[in-house]
Amino acid sequence: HSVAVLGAPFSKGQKRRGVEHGPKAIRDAGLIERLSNLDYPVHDFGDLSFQHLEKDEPYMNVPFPRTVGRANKLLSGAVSNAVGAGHTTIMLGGDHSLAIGSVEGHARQCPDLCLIWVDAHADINTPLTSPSGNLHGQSVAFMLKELQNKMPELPGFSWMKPFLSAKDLVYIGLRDVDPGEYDILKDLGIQYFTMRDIDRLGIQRVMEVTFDHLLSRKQRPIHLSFDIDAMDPSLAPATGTPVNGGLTYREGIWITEEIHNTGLLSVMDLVEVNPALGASREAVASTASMAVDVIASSLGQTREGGPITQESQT
Ligand code: DIR
Ligand code: MN
Ligand code: MN
Ligand code: MN
Repeated sequence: HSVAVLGAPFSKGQKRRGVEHGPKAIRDAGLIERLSNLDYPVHDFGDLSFQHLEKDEPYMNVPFPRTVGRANKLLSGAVSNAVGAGHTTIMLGGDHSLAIGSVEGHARQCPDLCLIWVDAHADINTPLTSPSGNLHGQSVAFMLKELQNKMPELPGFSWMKPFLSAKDLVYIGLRDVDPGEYDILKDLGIQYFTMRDIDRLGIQRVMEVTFDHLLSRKQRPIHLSFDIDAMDPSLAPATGTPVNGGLTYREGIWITEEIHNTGLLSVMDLVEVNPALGASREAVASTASMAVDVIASSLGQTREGGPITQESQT
C-alpha cells in the first residue's frame, strides 16, 4: 500500500494564531524523508487552501461557524479521495476542529471505521456546553449519532450528519475534561482512559483493552486522531492548550506502535502543533519532531530496526 500526506493549514476552530503553520513545521522537521525510509511509496499532496469568509457572525458563543464548516467540507472530500485511491492517509493540522471533516471523509469510504482519540481533552462539548465556544473542543460532538438531538443546527455544517456510534470511539490521555463533557462521556458509556487510568493500568494494558473494545467483534479500519497536546508539555510545548502530566515519549510511541501492529490504520490526524507558541526555536523543533516520531511510528517505524531490504541498501 501507499501513504498520502495532506496538509490542512487551518486555525479557525480556536482563537490563537499560528496553528495554521503546523503542516509546514512538521514537514520542515523532516516528515517526508522519514516516511521514505519505510516500506511504501509516499505521496505528498501538499496543503489544501481554505477560503477566508468575510461575513461569519458567531453562533451563540461559537466563533467562525461557516468558515470551520466549509473548511471541513473541503477536507472531507480530500480525505475521502485519498482513502478511495487506496492510500493510508496522514492529515496534518491545523487545529482539531479538522477532525470533523477528516473522520467524516474517511467514514464515507469506510462506514465501519472506529476512532481512537489521543488527546489531553475530550473535544466533545456541544455548542451548548462549551465554555470557550471553540469548535476544536467540539469535534466529536458533531460526529456522534447519540448527540444528534443535543446539537443545534450550526451554519456551515448542513453538508454533514452524525455518522459515528459512541461504542466505536476510545479516548486515551484525557486530563482536562469540562463538566458538560464528563456528563456526555458517562451518559453515553464511552470507553476512555485518562492519564490516571494509564498510571494505574500501564499503557500496554490500556492498548489491549482499547483493541478489545473496538476490534474484538470484527477487524475494521482505524482512524487515529492524535492531538499533540496529549504528549507531556515537556515534549510538545508548542501547542495551544498544553496540560501538565501528559504522555511520556515511550507511552506515546507505544500507542502508535501498537496501532501500526494491528495492520488496520487507515487515516491519522496529527493536529495542534503551533509553531507560533514555542518559547524558543528549540521548543518548536522538539514539538514538530515529536509529531514526526508519532507519525513514523504509526506507519511502521520500529525501535528494533528491521532486516536488510532492497530499499535500505540503496
Ligand atoms: C476546552 C479545551 N475543553 C474547550 N479544549 C481543547 O475549549 O472546549 N481541545 N483545547 O483540544
Ligand atoms: Mn487537546
Ligand atoms: Mn484535541
Ligand atoms: Mn510494517
